[in-house]
Amino acid sequence: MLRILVLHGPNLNLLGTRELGIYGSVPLDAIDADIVKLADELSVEVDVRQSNHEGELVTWIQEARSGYQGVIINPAAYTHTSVAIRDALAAVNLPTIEVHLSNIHQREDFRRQSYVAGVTLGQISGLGSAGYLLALRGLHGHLTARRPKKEPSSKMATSPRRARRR
Ligand code: CA2
Repeated sequence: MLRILVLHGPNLNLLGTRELGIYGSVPLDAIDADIVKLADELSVEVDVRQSNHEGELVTWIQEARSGYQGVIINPAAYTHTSVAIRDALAAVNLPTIEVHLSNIHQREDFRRQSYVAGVTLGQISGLGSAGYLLALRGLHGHLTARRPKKEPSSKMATSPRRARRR
């Protein structure tokens, strides 16, 4: 069975209590329940965690190397600051989808930069809590897609290409 680690970064435990206009009114435990429900439907095992601590998130990402096939992460404010989280994601090299509840590209300039975007499969931003469910479907599709096997290096087998003359 596929196992996916879902991580929520700092302050996301406050969802549904403040900043309702930006982040919506759905509390984190309700988002998590929806993630688990969809995971059941897809026959995927999810492990959903939240931390306010950068180092803890880094440790969890590192640990995902054994036993998990993919990661979904909303690094929250660490999106815009954390080289450590980026490096951990790059080190484990698991397919990862970055999720943001709000559209980080339509807010303050400092939110437009994501340190993790360069090492992820993709980013979902601005679709509210549905973003996590889309990420789960997308990652599941990615992990279960049949891909053609790589052919052995064909460079030697083909005849050299000549530049065409006009
Ligand atoms: O839109 C997102 O999901 C963010 O990752 C949320 C982060 C923010 O720093 C990112 O730029 C975008 C903030 C999460 C804080 O969540 C709160 C929820 C309720 C009340 C206060 C903060």
